[in-house]
Amino acid sequence: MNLQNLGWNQYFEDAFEEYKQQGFEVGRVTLEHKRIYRVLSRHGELLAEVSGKLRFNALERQDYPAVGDWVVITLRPGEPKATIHAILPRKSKFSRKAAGNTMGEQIVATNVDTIFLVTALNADFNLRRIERYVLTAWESGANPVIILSKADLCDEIEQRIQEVESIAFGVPIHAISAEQNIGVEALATYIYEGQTIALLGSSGVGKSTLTNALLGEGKQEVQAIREGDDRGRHTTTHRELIILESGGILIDTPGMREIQLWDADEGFSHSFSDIEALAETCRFRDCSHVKEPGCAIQRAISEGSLDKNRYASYVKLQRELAFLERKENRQARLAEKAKWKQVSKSQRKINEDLY
Ligand SMILES: Nc1nc2c(ncn2[C@@H]2O[C@H](COP(=O)(O)OP(=O)(O)OP(=O)(O)O)[C@@H](O)[C@H]2O)c(=O)[nH]1
Ligand SMILES: [Mg+2]
Ligand SMILES: [Zn+2]
Repeated sequence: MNLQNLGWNQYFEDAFEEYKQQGFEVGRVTLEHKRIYRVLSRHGELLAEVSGKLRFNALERQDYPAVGDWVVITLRPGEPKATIHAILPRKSKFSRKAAGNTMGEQIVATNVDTIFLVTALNADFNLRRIERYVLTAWESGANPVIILSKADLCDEIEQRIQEVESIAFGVPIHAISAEQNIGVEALATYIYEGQTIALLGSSGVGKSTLTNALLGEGKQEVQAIREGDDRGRHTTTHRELIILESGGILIDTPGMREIQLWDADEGFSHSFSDIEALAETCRFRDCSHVKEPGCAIQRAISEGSLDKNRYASYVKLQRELAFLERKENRQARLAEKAKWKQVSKSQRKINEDLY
């Protein structure tokens, strides 16, 4: 197993240096199930668990390995098993708020170079959702590419592409049909040795079908969507990193039920930069864009140069972000507190045992 084929590069080499000198090995997480990890290394495939020390120091989800991570390991003698001691710094991280109302972060994939945001050209097509996906993708540190799948089902492909262009300026857009193998070869520009590509999108849009088309075999299970509303059946149940023989690394993921922004700032301004530029031309610096005189936002909306719904989703996102930020700070404080409680408890235990 060649590490370069798995996406290894100078960035990770530098981060690994200190561990290397101490005799550690390195591998990449390809699958996770209940805190058991499948890791690919130069010794082949290994099953791994985190060390007690890593677990003890872990404060939250992101302190544990995720699919795509490069991890520092030691091999257990005589069996294809390993212990994970550390996670090398992530080049990118695509995460979202876990479904439901908890604040748990869910890491979808790490160390991804390109994100294929897959939307089907059927009833699933939704511009607002694409816009949100693009924001989250920018923020993750990876480059988004919009894939409009099931092009064979659509008569207005050109029009759809134009609509997407209007909300995702500068993001490459590809209409494809994985089933009829149309447009798939054009994706080769993103997929080559050492590049990691994650496929994201709602259930049933054809992520696994595309994975199989790129892989040249029916590895990933595929299932028909529901008739009537075109909803998928959540066929893929876990994220998995797959090495392509032709070079390139794919991460197929389960369809997302909902996508919520995690922590936007940078990605946020990327796609709404026109609105922010406009807001800077309001007469008052602290304009709330409601009914102040000389408000550029209100003028643009009434003139029709700014779509009212788009501005509404900008406001909604801003609110969501402010809310998340407040909640996140609180969560971090609580986690820190719990940690110290645990530390002093075990310290007390040690003292008791000693005396
Ligand atoms: N017409 C048409 N159908 C397609 C195409 N690609 C996928 N499908 C069909 O769409 C259905 C769902 O495809 P999957 O690949 O399982 O979708 P998925 O995105 O992996 O779904 P989850 O694993 O549930 O997230 C299957 O019946 C596929 O055959 C396409 O290009 N054209
Ligand atoms: Mg799937
Ligand atoms: Zn204003």
